[in-house]
Amino acid sequence: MIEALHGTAQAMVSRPRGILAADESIGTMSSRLEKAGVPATAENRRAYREMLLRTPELHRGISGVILSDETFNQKLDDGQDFPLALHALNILPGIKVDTGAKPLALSPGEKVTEGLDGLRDRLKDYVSRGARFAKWRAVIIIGDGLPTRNALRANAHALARYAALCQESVLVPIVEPEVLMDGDHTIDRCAEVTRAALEHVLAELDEAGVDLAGTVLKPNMVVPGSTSGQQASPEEVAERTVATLRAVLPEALAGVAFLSGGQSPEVATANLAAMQKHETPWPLTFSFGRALVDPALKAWHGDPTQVAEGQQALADRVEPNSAAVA
Ligand code: 5MM
Repeated sequence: MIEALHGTAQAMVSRPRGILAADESIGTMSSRLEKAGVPATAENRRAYREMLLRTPELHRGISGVILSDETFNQKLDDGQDFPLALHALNILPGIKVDTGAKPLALSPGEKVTEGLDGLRDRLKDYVSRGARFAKWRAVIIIGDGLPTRNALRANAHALARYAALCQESVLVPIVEPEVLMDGDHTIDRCAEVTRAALEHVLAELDEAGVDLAGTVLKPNMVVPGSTSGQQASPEEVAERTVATLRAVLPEALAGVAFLSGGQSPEVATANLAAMQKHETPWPLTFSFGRALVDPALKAWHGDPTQVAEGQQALADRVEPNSAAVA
C-alpha cells in the first residue's frame, strides 16, 4: 500500500511531466465557456474535456489529469469512461474531491474549504472506478488583517484530514493551499503569508500522520499582488519561492507541482523554468489549469471543426512547460 502510494506520487512529478488541472467545478467551467461564447451545457463541458484529453501525445508532457466529479462520471464519444480513457492514454486519473471554498464563520472575507462529510465512502468509489490521486484546494486571502490564524488553521486542518483519508484509500493527495494573487500586496507579504500557510499545513499533516513521500504539494508561486503595480522577474520569483519552500518543506515530500494562479501562460512557464536553476530536494513541476488550457479554449470555442486547433494550442503550452522541467 505504501509502495503503491509512493510509486504513484513519484510518477505524478517525474520529469519531464506535470499535471493538467481540468477540474473546474460546474460553475467555474460554465462561466469560462460562456466567456468564450460557448453555451454552458453538460455536453459542452464534456466535449471540451474530451478535446483536451485526446490531444495527440499528451502523455509525453502530462503525467496526470485532475477531473471534476461531473467529468469523472461522463463518457467519451466512443463510450469509454473518462478515468479509464486516461489510463489507456498512459495518464493517471485524478479527482477533485473538495466541494468548494465557503465563507468562514465569524471571519469576514475569509474562506474554508468544505467536503469532508462522507469523503471516505466517496474516495472508495472513485478508487474503484480508476482514480489514482485526488485534489483539495484551500483558498487563503491576503487583505487588511488577513489571513487570520483561524483561517490558516481551519484550512490546514481540513487539508490534513482530507490527505489522511486519501492515503487510507491508497490515493495520493494533492494538497493545495493557494494564497491568492488578488490584492495590492508586495512580494514580501506574499512570501510571509505563503510561509505561514505552508507551516500550518505541514504541522497538520504531521499531526495527522500523513506520509509525505506519498503526497504532492500544490502551492502558489511567491509573486506580488495582481493590483500592486509591481512586477517581479522570473529570477526573483524563483528565488523567493524556492527560499520559502526550503524554509518549510521536509525532504521526504514526493514533489511540488505549482498552480498558475492567474499568471499569463508565458509568465507561469518562465517562472517555472527559472525555479529549475535552484537545487531542491523535491522535483518542482507544474499542475496548471488556466496557464495550460486558456489558449485551447479560445482556439476551440465550442466549434467541432476546431478540435485540432484547440489540441494544438494545448500542446503548445504543454511543450514549453515540459521542456522547463526536463
Ligand atoms: C481548474 O480549477 C480548479 C478548480 O477550481 P474551482 O473548483 O474553483 O472551479 C482549481 O483548483 C485549480 O486546480 C487550481 O486553482 C490551479 O489552477 P490555476 O488556473 O490556478 O493553475
